[in-house]
Amino acid sequence: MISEARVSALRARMAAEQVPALAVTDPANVTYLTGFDGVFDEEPAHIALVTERATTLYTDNRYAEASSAASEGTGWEVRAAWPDLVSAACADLARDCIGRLALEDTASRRYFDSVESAFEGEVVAARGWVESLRAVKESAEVERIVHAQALTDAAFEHVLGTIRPGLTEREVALELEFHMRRHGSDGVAFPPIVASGPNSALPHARVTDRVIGHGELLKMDFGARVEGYCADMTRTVVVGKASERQREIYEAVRSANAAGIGAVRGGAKGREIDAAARSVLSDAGLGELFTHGLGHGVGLQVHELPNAGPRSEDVVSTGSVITIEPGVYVAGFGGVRIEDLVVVEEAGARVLTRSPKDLIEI
Ligand SMILES: [Mn+2]
Repeated sequence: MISEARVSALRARMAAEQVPALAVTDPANVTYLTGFDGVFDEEPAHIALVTERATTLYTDNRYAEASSAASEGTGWEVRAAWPDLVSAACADLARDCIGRLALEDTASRRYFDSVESAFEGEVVAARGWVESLRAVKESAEVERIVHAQALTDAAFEHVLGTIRPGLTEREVALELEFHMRRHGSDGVAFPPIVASGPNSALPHARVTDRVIGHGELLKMDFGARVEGYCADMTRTVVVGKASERQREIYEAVRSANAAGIGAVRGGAKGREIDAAARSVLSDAGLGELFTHGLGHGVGLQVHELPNAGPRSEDVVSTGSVITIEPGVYVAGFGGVRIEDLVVVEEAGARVLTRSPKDLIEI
């Protein structure tokens, strides 16, 4: 049922683009379009081929049994076509006299070349056709994200009771991950970021064996995953008593987070939401230190559409799930980021993140 609605929406796009066949190869897009739960992983080992009349999944032997079971009662036909999925799909297209094929532009150049040589017709690139459908969530998708965020909040509450000077970043990251997975997270949405002291000034710091010191900022960015769907949150705490400068930066970022959330409404542009938060930091003299976009969509992938960065013309629609994550990063000193996950509603944001935002001193 779910897959049928998604396929119909995609066919409307194909008709508008005058493309009679689309080869979907991105694994998250294949998952979304087929609606098969728990079958696919990150490996690009499938072609979900959509034509005006048929939906066929070409897959390899490793996924054939699970795909066939998942396809029961759906409109999808599963064909195990290892080792040459491309030839099998192109032969079927030739049989149906289809002379124009769109291939997702996220496929590699090498893959594109292999399709071009196997297909007797014109191959064109499709950009973001499935991704733009994924940007607006169905209620069942939102429920999974809500569940993933609840596991993420619970891990934060748990880890607060364990953090103390002398632990390493790695130990805190493991504690977060262990708690989420023990309580039902399928792996993690992404490797947790735990960055202490000067490391917290790196927006996407890698976890290290650095020992956390007294009086340092500690930034934690992490998320659980439930039935394929991600959560994403960041909190920054002070391990000890906050200095005046730490508190000043923290409160500015917190105000920017509130302004960003306040600017969310169905139909707003990504750059407008970004601007609302960015102007708070600019007014505080910290605008130059906010060196990334305010937010991004979250779903089957932790970074997806719509984008809420300073140049984003994306329309943030009712039903999208996005992050609001302003940050200020001072090289050598440290950084603060506060990230919430929100559902976009017509009149505003519904915040899914439950963890407190008052400055926590441990
Ligand atoms: Mn994020």
